[in-house]
Amino acid sequence: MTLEADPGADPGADPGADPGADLAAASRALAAARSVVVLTGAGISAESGIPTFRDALTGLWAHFDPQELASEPGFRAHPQRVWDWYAERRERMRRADPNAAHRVLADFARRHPGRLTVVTQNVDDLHQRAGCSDAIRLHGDLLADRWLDPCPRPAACSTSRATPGRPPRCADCGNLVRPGVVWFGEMLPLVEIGRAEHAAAHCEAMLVVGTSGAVWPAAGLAGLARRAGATVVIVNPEPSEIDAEASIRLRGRAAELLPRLLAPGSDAKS
Ligand code: BJW
Repeated sequence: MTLEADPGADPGADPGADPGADLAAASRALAAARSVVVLTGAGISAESGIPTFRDALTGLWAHFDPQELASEPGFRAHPQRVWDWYAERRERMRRADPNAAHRVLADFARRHPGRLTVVTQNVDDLHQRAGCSDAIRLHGDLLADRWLDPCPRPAACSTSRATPGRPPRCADCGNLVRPGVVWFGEMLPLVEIGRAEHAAAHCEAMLVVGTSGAVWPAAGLAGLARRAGATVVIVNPEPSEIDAEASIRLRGRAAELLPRLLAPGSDAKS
């Protein structure tokens, strides 16, 4: 394991001299907190074999701009290309299983009812399949389908009866089926972002796992928690764009570090 812990709020600071001590400090902060928010990004699912969002833009997709694939204008311009990208990701997700990081979060929630709020940017269902059925999903659900344009007959028209295709379409009006995710330029679901902001503003510790912190408003939740006085711990093998919000930065992989932070036997067991 490469583990560098970096205390303090200065992202340019040298890594802590004693990563083990910072892991212990993070574990103690989580143990002491009466309310903990965990904000997850694609990195938590990397060890389940799901490429991170920006990794998913490598290989075949390397020459496409994220805005071209994950946006409504991109879908309207190239519906087959964007549908195929999502179809490939859906297949990979169906084959994936939750890893130790998803499982230890679900286990922590079971052992500490009412103390943990999981907020995820991920469109996979690995938190849910691990047992965190109430994880707040900010960016939607990769497996859900919905109509691209508002359907004039929502009671009668279901995407499940769309004419198969890439993408499927309505046999009556030609409306296209699109994935039920939040694309760039689209509003996040109001209930979910409202619940996430409330939880961030009222938690005593926030654990930020596997996100580049590049995408807003999700990235702003760490600053919201810090300004409200929470201890913010970031777990990521690489620097992120929100490192300045962290009290403690742990450089390492989620499936390795989260069990050490949260499993029974860690300081966070109490
Ligand atoms: C590991 C690891 C391991 C690897 N263990 N870690 C303020 C300022 C500037 C711009 C904006 C702003 N507010 C809003 C915007 C615009 C825009 C935005 O943020 N743009 C930025 C690019 C600058 N935001 C929006 O448009 C949002 N809507 C909105 O704001 O509505 C209001 C509005 C509307 C109209 C006009 C104006 C305002 C919507 C954002 C929707 C994001 N949707 C996506 C796609 C979902 C569907 C799909 O998956 O295809 O969500 S984008 C993509 O990024 C996806 C992710 O959820 C999201 C975050 O990515 P994440 O999770 O951080 O993944 P990566 O790949 O970036 O990082 C992975 C990390 O893991 C890395 O750091 C690795 O090191 C790490 N890692 N292995 C731990 N083993």
